[in-house]
Amino acid sequence: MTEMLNEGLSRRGFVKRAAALGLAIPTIGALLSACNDDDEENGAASAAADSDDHEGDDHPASSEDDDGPSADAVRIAKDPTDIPGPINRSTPEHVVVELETVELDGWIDEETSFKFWTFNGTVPGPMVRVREGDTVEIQLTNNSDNQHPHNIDLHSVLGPGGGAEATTVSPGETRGFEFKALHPGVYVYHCAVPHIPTHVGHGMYGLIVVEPEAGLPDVDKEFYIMQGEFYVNQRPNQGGHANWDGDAQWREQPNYVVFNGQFQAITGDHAMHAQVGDRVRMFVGNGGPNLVSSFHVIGGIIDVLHREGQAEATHNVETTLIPAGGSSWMEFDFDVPGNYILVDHSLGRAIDKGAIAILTVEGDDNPEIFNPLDD
Ligand SMILES: [Cu+2]
Repeated sequence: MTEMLNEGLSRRGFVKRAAALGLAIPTIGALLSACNDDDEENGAASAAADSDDHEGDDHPASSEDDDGPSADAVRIAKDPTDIPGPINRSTPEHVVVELETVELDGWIDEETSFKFWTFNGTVPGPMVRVREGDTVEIQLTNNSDNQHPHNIDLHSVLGPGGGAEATTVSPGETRGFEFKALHPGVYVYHCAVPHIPTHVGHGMYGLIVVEPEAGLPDVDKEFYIMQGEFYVNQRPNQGGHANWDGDAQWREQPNYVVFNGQFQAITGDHAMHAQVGDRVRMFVGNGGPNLVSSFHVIGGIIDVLHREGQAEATHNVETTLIPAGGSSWMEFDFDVPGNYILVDHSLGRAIDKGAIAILTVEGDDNPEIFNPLDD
């Protein structure tokens, strides 16, 4: 390993020249190039020296107030109900998936903007849904207004880099590749351009669901949620424009740990809804880039759990670990009305840093199952 690291350090000049020439850098080179302190996107050494001075996070010129949030900020939090429906076919197909990388100012909490890097303008990016046996064609476009190269590594791919090298695109470019979805399950996709934790840490991840040939059992509601942490230079709800803090990323001490890209994004007017008696499926991923989630639904028990996104199921689980760069796929019955709170049960992250979402279940009380005893 030491030899590999030394080799990586000696390759710094090559990596820099390759990047200047717009060449795709092999994934292992990408990993090792984390020590390239000439790279403004390096999240480690250079950031420790100057954590706020990152070109990609400059406060936009269009902002009218240097102390306020960006005037261009939009909601980037993915609607957890905005997902494709179940696959209803019995034969494999050639499926074309078009994705666009978009760098944009968005709300990291209701008062604070941040320059996110995204797939299709939301965090997480779109949930892709295919069937086992499908041939999947990925076409990745890097928006011409962007400042950075991007690519996509899908964990559902069997092949080098998960497609990252085949899709590395400069702003204005489109590249693609095909893969065969051989293994059913739920898989993370993410950007893998160096410095990878910086790209992922700006919001570049999503899930791809590969349904088994037999399909999934019918449910009443499906939701799509991804945890991720944001290494920015201020704590939640302080307002203004937050900037990337590479030193915090190096120490793995984020100020925000959230679901769907924003502090408490899926609460209030944006809470999820179901009816008493509904069977609910959640596709839950963890973009990281670094933290492992202890995912729990307060007041619920996971009836069917596909641990780590695998096709096989286990049952009756309270809290499940979701690795960084991993996922889970779970089903619940909600028979009692009320608000059910989704958390990372590393509770400081939930209570202080934003990893809270709410599912509101409406309907008649069910005292046989839950019965508060008044004085
Ligand atoms: Cu990227």
